[in-house]
Amino acid sequence: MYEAVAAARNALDDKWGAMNVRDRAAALYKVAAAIEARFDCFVAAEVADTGKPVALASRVDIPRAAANFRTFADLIKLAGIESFQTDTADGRTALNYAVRKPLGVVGVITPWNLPLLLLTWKVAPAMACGNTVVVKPSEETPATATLLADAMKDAGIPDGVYNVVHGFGEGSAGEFLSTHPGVDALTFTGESRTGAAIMAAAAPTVKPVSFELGGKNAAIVFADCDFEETADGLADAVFLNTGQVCLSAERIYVEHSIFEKIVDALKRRAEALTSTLGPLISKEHREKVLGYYRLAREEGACVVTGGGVPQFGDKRDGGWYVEPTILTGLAESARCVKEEIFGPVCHIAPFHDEAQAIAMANDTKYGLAASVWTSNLKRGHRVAHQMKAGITWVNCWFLRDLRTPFGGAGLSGIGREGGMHSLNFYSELNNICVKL
Ligand code: NAD
Ligand code: 6OH
Repeated sequence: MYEAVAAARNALDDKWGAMNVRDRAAALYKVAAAIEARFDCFVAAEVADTGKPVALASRVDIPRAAANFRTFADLIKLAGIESFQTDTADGRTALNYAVRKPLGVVGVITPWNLPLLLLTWKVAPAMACGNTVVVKPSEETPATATLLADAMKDAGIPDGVYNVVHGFGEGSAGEFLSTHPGVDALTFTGESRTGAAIMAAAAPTVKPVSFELGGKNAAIVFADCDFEETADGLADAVFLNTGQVCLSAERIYVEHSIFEKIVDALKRRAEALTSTLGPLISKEHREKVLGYYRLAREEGACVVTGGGVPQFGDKRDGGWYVEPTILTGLAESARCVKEEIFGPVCHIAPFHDEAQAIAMANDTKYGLAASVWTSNLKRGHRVAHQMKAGITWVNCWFLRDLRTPFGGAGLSGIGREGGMHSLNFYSELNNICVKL
């Protein structure tokens, strides 16, 4: 750890921090190209670590890693600076302008669900702003962060700009990075509880933090939705990556007149997915998800489909699979409706009017994402404006534009990343005031 932070500090003082924006952006485009040149290796490594389907890693995880570098290379080239001509009450005039400097050495701590996607979502803007980084990927998924170091070398990134430290969280690499006095800022994606521990660890050295944390996201479905598009969209929102996406919908509120129809459509999709969904990340995580499946029954849920472990009759029976699961009938106060499960499971409840749907959706300590499904766009906008969520999708889910603000309210995070929000977090803005 000490060597990694020292290497990052040297690279900052030496080459990277002083490099002009054109050259830095050019280097980041090369990193994107180097990821693509090793595309199959990255896919294989992500699949080996997570068990996710090759098709998913090829469509989502690895392309987004390259896109993250291109986006922030584009943005840093185009980013302007704030300037103001100032006229004071006593007749003086001045020009104020801000300059963008790196924060320094940035510690990056990331989870296992979308390992390279989430790591590069932070590394790319941090490097674009001239910082050097020490990354601590999840102990469950170390491979692609290491491969990225090879891609950095291929791209000619100077030694010490990108450093990888492997290890666990508490009492290990994650904690050492969070408390290290040579780390100037921390950016973290993971569970809300871990965010709280990192914030406490960072407090004595007053490090800026950016946190993307958990969610218990709601989808609101109105009777006038495009039915097939909505059912397909919801199936993605609940089951993509075996439900291990912070943005996944675990609570679905459906206008009562189409409640049965939606439950049935989602049940059919869940059952069709049983043989194609990947496993969960680990034995421990499967125990957690199966614990919630049991708890749901104890809390009085009706298990519409799933609720257990699938039997394939082949080698997959040794993996950490669970059945895609649909629950109904729980009270809104049930733990399965309140707590993030992070598996292929949702609870579906009926609502009678818009105000009730909004109130139920917002009754959560989290506030990451929401989705609204309706063909009445006026209502779509109106409801979206009232969601307690960093992002609300209307008639879609996980449709990303990397320039937009991304982050969560409440327990779901601190700050926003994406576009200029990332560039501003990863920069120290210095204002200069010149009397004219
Ligand atoms: P986690 O919080 O257990 O671990 C994330 C990372 O933090 C790992 O690298 C881990 O080693 C490290 N860590 C753990 N304890 C630490 C400590 N005390 N100090 C420093 N580092 C520590 O999360 P996870 O289980 O890997 O991922 C799943 C969680 O991440 C879910 O809650 C999910 O919602 C959340 N998540 C959020 C987003 C988002 O953008 N909001 C994205 C992906 C995942
Ligand atoms: C959480 O699992 C997914 C987070 C997604 C992003 O951070 C992103 O930029 O798309």
